[in-house]
Amino acid sequence: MNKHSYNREDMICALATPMAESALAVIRCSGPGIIEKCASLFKPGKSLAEAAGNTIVYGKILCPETGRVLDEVLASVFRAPRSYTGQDSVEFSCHGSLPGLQAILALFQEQGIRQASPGEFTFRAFLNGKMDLTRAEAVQEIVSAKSSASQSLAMNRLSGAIEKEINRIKDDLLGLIAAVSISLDYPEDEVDDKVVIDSEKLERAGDHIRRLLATYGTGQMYRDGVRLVLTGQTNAGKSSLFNLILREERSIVSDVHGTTRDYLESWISLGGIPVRLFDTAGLRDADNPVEKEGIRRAGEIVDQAHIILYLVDGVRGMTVEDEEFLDKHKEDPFFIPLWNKADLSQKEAPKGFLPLSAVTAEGFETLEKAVSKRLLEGKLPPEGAVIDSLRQKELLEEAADCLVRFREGMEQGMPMDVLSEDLRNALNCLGEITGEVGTEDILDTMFSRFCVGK
Ligand SMILES: Nc1nc2c(ncn2[C@@H]2O[C@H](COP(=O)(O)OP(=O)(O)OP(=O)(O)O)[C@@H](O)[C@H]2O)c(=O)[nH]1
Ligand SMILES: [Mg+2]
Repeated sequence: MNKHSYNREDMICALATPMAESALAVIRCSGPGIIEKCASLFKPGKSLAEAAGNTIVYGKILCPETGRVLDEVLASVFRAPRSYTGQDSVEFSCHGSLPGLQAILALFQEQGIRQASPGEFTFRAFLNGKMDLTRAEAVQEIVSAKSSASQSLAMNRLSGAIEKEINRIKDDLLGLIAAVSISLDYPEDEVDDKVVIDSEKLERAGDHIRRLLATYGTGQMYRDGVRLVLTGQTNAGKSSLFNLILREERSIVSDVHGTTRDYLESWISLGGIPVRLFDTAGLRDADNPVEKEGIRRAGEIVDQAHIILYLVDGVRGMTVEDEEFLDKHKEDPFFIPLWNKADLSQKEAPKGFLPLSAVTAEGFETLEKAVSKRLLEGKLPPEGAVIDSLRQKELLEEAADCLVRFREGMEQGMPMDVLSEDLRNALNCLGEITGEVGTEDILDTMFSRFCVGK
């Protein structure tokens, strides 16, 4: 977000739906005085100006100078503080006509309603205390969720799952800080020389932080998707399987060895988990520099894979290269070797291989089940809060380190005034997660990732 948008007292507007031809489109406006301003561009203006909060007014948007009607709309009126941003707001449901929307937005800007920056509505909601930072982050995650399960995890965060968990940890830390402060406030001879630290609280705070941290891997998986990569020698049938999984002819299939050069990528959902599926160049000793580069890239994709499906051409049988690849990856729990072309092959699938035909789809259901099972093994979203933001993870790690330092210092008999710093730093980290403690830089980078209109 641009620095200028830290001004939260001016009037802003944005198209909250895609700039595309559609049945309806929503233009969102917010800021002090926005209802009166919109009423001056609306007929019947008085009805809009006097509308109660949470009501809808039917009317027309018109240019006050020329009287030209730009659209027939429904205006939803929200009065501060009972609105998304906490400010007076109006949301216009317009016809989804591109020229119409452009004309309305141009009129609003002429009339002093500034085009909002990405995330600015949510930014104002945060500044006005409508939500903490973890909920604000969840807003964008909901918008960009790739599967139903990712969306419901983000909904969980939006309803404050992380904030609640963090507040519980903060309570424990505050209790500990209070105990330490008492010892600092009184001269040594008035209190016992040993500060009594509630070790149960300290333990519990550390446990909760570690538990939240442990959800990061799962959270990431639901946010970024699982990288499922098809690899194998040329002509093994990777592109055929890619198309079968997508149920569309996306990748070129041919009996020429080395057909696929650039890798292809597509999103699918398996058991609610978003999956990024990759088709890659077949592995072989290639002379052609373009093919060579394709194979190098395939190697990179394989290195970043969460699940590898390795296809062997069952008609051709195992090659030395296949053996080498299998040897390298066989211990990997997310490695699934496939014996493809089972419809033609006379040879039995070797032990550990799933027989498959990418042409007749024989064995495909078993493969889908095997992949889903591996995806879900130990990766089911835990009840409650799941973090998926690197920012949150790093702050939690820092808080966990502070608590470890505090405990070690205590064991070494370090003075309490030094030790209490660790507790305060841990508390600060948690405060940064929810946004009570923060810098403009964090806000700047965080909200700039949002869509305009959010
Ligand atoms: N009968 C039969 N033919 C298959 C099967 N899978 C693939 N083929 C054929 O094998 C040939 C190669 O298939 P592709 O899917 O292009 O193989 P690939 O692994 O993507 O090959 P490269 O892109 O060259 O690495 C094509 O003629 C496919 O029709 C299968 O399960 N059964
Ligand atoms: Mg191919």
